[in-house]
Amino acid sequence: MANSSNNDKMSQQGPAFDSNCMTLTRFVLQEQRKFKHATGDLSQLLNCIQTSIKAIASAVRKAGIAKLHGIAGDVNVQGEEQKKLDVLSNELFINMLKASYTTCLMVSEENENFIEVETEKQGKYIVTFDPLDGSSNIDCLVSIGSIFAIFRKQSKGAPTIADALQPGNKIVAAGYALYGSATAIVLSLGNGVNCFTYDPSIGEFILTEANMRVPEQGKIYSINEGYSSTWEQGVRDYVEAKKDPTKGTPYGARYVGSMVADVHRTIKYGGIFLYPATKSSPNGKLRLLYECNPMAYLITQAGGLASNGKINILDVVPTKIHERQPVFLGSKKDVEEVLSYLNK
Ligand code: P6P
Repeated sequence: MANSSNNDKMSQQGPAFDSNCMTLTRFVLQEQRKFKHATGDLSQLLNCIQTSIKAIASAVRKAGIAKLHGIAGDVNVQGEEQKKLDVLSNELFINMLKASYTTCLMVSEENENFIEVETEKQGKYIVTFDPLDGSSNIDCLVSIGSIFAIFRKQSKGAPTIADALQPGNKIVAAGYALYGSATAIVLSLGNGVNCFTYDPSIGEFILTEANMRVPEQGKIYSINEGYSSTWEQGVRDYVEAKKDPTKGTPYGARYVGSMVADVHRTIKYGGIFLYPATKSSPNGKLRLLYECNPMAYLITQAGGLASNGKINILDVVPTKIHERQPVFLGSKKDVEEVLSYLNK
């Protein structure tokens, strides 16, 4: 049994806690200081996004008890049944972004048309987001996430749809929240990728991994093999090669079905995530503005590659706000290899 002096010492010290921890809020303000012309708008915008994510995390964690699971009785523009958490997450993003007074236009996976912010609340940023990605996994408690990308308004005067249709190479900042075994935000402001893990004891996201780097080559391929009969030949040949011991050590197969979970694993462990064209989705399933582009930006910032099978996906100029694109992203060598099969 600890002697009395130890007990006295412990009671005086209180819980172990880093009194100088790097919170997401502190990190964003610190990054702002590196740009002498920064107005603080981006910091304010990111803090409002952070608030949305904290509220969504709370709702996701208690959905089963709060009866938030199940169908909200509506159908979104993708023809998918909207679950209550989808609706709540979308409202949180829209309301917190408007309340930041830094945005003028938004594109959400849940809204058919772009959302224009009231004139009196307008700022210089455009945000594209998927408020709750992977919603088909909500009821079985598999990891889901939120994805966002931030652009600067290019047009003069009132915002136009052209401001929403910028290529991914114009992204100012992008990130995702992962509601998994922990809640984390992975973010890039154009100077590398950093991971912040939520500490519910203080209600803050704490820097847990600085300067994340995608391994140059991995040992995992991630694709929904249920569609293999409808893939183009190059994809079929590539996936078969990853399983063929005569062509090298076979890769492991991992597929969650939530893009945020599959991409986060790819950044951490390396390998490749593929969502190619299929018969039912001739341009792939994933949406360019708020799934492919933010994830491609993060992968690229972490030293990986992202392609639509023909060009760097960040160079694709969108024509529609819900445009879909095939996507191949992950470790540099793995993406280069799949492209060699696609362009044979
Ligand atoms: P499939 C989730 O519905 C999602 O939009 C992405 O998060 C995920 O990567 C993909 O669709 C999964 O699609 O066709 O494999 O179920």
